[in-house]
Order: sequence, then structure tokens, then C-alpha cells
Amino acid sequence: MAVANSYVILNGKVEGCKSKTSWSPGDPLPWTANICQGVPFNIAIKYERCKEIPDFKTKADDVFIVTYPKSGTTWMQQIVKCLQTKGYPETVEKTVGELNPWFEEMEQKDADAMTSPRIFKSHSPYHMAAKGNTPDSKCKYLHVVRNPKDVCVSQYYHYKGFWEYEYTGEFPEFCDLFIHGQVECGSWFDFVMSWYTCSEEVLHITYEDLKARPAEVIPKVANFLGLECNDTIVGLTIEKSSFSKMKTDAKSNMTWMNDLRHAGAVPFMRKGKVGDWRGHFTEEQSQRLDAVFQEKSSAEMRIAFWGKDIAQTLEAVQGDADQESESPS
Ligand code: PPS
Repeated sequence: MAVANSYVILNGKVEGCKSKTSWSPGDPLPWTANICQGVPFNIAIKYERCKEIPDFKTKADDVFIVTYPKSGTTWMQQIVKCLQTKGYPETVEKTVGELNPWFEEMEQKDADAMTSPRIFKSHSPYHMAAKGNTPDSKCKYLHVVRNPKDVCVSQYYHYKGFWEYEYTGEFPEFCDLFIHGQVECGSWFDFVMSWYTCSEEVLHITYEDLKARPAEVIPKVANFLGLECNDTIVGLTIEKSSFSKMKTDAKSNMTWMNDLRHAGAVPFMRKGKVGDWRGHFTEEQSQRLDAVFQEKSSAEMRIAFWGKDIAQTLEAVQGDADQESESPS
């Protein structure tokens, strides 16, 4: 059943309707979602789970890797694993998904059973996130943010790859959905601003900085997590969290999710580049996204994250010189 835009006030599953070449507010959602408190999520996330999250008892040494989907979550998980093992992640049998389970998807009892210090992955906007409300339960958040145009492209391939979205549309429609915040976890702009303006202990890391200056960024992550860091550990972490290494590492390349993907789908470790949006966005789509970026976020945030106000052109986010092999997408 296709439900018209009234889904924003619903909680529960909304079946996707047929895709078109564009999407406008008021149109039914062309992908299958679970709506939790008005925010569309992947169907793996249950409304009941979202409801219980605010009551979760966080501990002072809990850390949440919080990201809008496709912003570099798995990359950060691998960096954390490298730091925890002083540069030898291969000595740990668990995948990054097992080490830092997806908080919104897991069961409460499994979260309760984890040994401290616990590190979770979370895709919740701040208002829906787990947070301690007493001084001794205040935990920390490691927020990874990536420029919205590259996120949009990466998320498009994610939707095409995982059958659970039942998404059959093409990029122009998906771009409309993204700009209007009608994709998984809602509006990128609201999500990022929610974490930027909250008063919790948050370390903000940009995907672009991590790509350009890993030797500067990785020690900040180690310091935030209270983990040992020296030049050797940083060097090993850079090597073992590189795109090419992770792509062939079954414990960090997400191939354990392959049974949820269409045969022949573009791999989860797709390109790992900065600026790939330039090969996907038209000038008109780019300008439209820039306008929403400008309207829905603060210049202060944009400058804090990217060094200058990139809302106009995202010129600060140039294509990089990464020589990783090109995939067809
Ligand atoms: S998810 O599904 O939300 O957890 O996805 P997420 O891990 O946040 O983002 C996936 C994108 O991150 C890229 N990626 C990397 N880029 C650079 N270096 C490394 N090591 C790396 N690992 C993952 C991955 O390729 C996805 O981006 P795209 O642009 O699609 O390639």
C-alpha cells in the first residue's frame, strides 16, 4: 500500500510505491521504510526499538560512533579497531560490525551484555539518540560527517544494492528525495546540525579531513578514546584502514551483509573518494542542494567542519588524487 505524505506522522512500516523520474513533497515514498517518530529508517530499525532508546542506561565510558549513513562509519570503525589493537586489527577475530554493533538495530539485552568500554555505531539524529541524563552516565560521541553530495551518491548506490529498500528509481529521483530529507535517517542537514549544536561531548571528524590528513586526524581519535598513540600505531592504522586494504578485508568490507544485497550490486566498498558527486549531479541539482544546505545549516557549522563556507559550491571538496581502482559506478 502506498501511503501519501501523511506518513510523516505515522510510526511503522510504509511500503514503497513505484518510482518516477522525480519526487516532490506530497508524493508517496518510493522506498520501503519504517517510520519512527516521523523519521524514515531502514526496515531493520523497529519503531519499538526507537521508542526504548531514550531509556537506555548509558555508561560514562560508552562511545557512540554517530554518523548520517554513508559518511564513513565503517572506515571509522576500522580506525578504532586499529587503535585498540595498536595497529594489529588482524589479531581480532570479530568483524567491525560485531565489535561496534548498530545500536538502533540490536536488542537491549545484547547491549546490556556487552563488556565495557562499549563502542556502538549509531545513525540516530541527536534527538533520538541514547544519552545519559546524570553526570555519571554522560557518554561520548564520535561524529563523522561527509559532504552531503558525496553522501547522496553513496546512499543512492546503497539503496540500489540492498533489496530491503525495494528501491527501483534512478539518481534524479533519489537526489530529490535526499534534498527533501526523505531518505534513511531523514534530512542530512537536520541530522548534522543536531549533532553540531548539541551540548554533549562530541568529537567531529570530517571524511574529507580523514582522507587528506589522516596522520593529524587519527591521533585526535585516539586521544578522544583514551587510547595509546604513537607514530608506529598511526602508520599501521593509516595502512590498515586504507580503502584498498579494507576492500579485501572480510572483517571490515561488509561482505557479511551480502545476502541482503542484489546479485551483481555495486560493492559496499564502492569508490571511497572525495568529490565523486561531480560525475552524478547536474548543475541544477547541485545548486538546489546548495540552496538547502545554505538555508538549513549555519555558516559557523560549515566553516567549523570544512574550513570555509562550502554551501555555495562545495569547492572546498575537490576530487582527490586517490589512485584506487575505478568501479563502474
Ligand atoms: S553505512 O552503510 O552507513 O555504514 O556506510 P558508511 O560506512 O558510513 O559509508 C560507506 C562509504 O564509505 C566509504 N569507505 C571508505 N572511504 C575511504 N576510505 C576507506 N577506508 C573507506 N571505507 C569505506 C565507502 O566506500 C562508501 O563510500 P562510497 O562513496 O560509496 O564509496
